[in-house]
Amino acid sequence: MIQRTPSPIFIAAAALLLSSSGDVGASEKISATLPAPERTREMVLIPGGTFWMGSDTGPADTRPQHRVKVDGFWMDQHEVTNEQFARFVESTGYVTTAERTPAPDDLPGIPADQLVPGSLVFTPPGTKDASLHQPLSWWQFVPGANWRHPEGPGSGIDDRAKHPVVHVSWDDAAAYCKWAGKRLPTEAEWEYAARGGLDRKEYVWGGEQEPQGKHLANIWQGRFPEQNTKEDGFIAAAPVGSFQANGYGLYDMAGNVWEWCADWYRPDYYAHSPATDPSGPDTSYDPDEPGAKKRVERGGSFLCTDQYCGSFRPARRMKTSPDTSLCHTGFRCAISAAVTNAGAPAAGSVTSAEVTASK
Ligand SMILES: [Ca+2]
Repeated sequence: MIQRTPSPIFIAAAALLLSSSGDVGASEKISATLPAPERTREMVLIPGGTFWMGSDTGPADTRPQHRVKVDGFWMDQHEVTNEQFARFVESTGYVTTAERTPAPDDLPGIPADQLVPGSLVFTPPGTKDASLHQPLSWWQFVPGANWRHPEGPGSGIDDRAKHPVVHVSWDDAAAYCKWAGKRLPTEAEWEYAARGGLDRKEYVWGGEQEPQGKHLANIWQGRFPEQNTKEDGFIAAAPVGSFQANGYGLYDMAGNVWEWCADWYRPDYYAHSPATDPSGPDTSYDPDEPGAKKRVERGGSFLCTDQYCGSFRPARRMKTSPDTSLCHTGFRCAISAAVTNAGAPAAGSVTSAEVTASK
């Protein structure tokens, strides 16, 4: 149902979706306790190389298509799962953004008694006439929604150990990566890895969306946002690895959940980005929301459909403020091959370290 008179909760959702924050505040120290030998477990070593990044036929922010060289790096085979994230939380006591009570400055204009922990949950608007130009009609701020309770109080993850963790902000993802002795992939690394060695293909598996009628990613079938026919087998997030891997052996580089990248977002970055190992602009700019600082997300999600969002293509880009969490957003980690070659975080060499997760 489209709300004509915004409720405080609706305003909170809008504020989170349109958040301009991202400034760091208090800092929280956590200990890196993932044993070093485990760091490259379930990771793939992606050989360095050169590829065509972006698309000359896609949205403006994917242009121009340009040559980029990346050094070799390790990439998680799959999105970080609930059981992996639970281990991080158990080891560190980390509290995610969605589990914290927002500060008044985070959500200006929201009454103090409405500043409650929660996150954004996809909620079909309940009408066939929903406008695709009103995303707030299907995004609802749900108090109590977080990675442990993806749909809010009463929901849980006991049967979702192998599902990607969701409702994690960029800050949460970065904190996990530090604990694990890893980092978020750069946007260039992410796209290079997603293409799996294919050259300028529309999809991570080739040039056809559904070769032989087969669904190769968890996206949306049906009339968005009201009718999900789940022809690919999944109405929401799927267990990681439910679809075939790409050419590098990476799963779910298209669809399932959005994945945070390290970079700040600017739509014009490709016009002047470095040709070797670009790591994003120094500043963020989103013409849709000037003043907001946003990080890049890639890969699309179970909510993506060509009717609204064709972002399951490897060239497509998305931007979100780093303190926002949603039910269709997760991440995976990377490690520079040069770092493991040098032996610094290689097997057995590091058992603990202290990292700072900025919040
Ligand atoms: Ca699906």
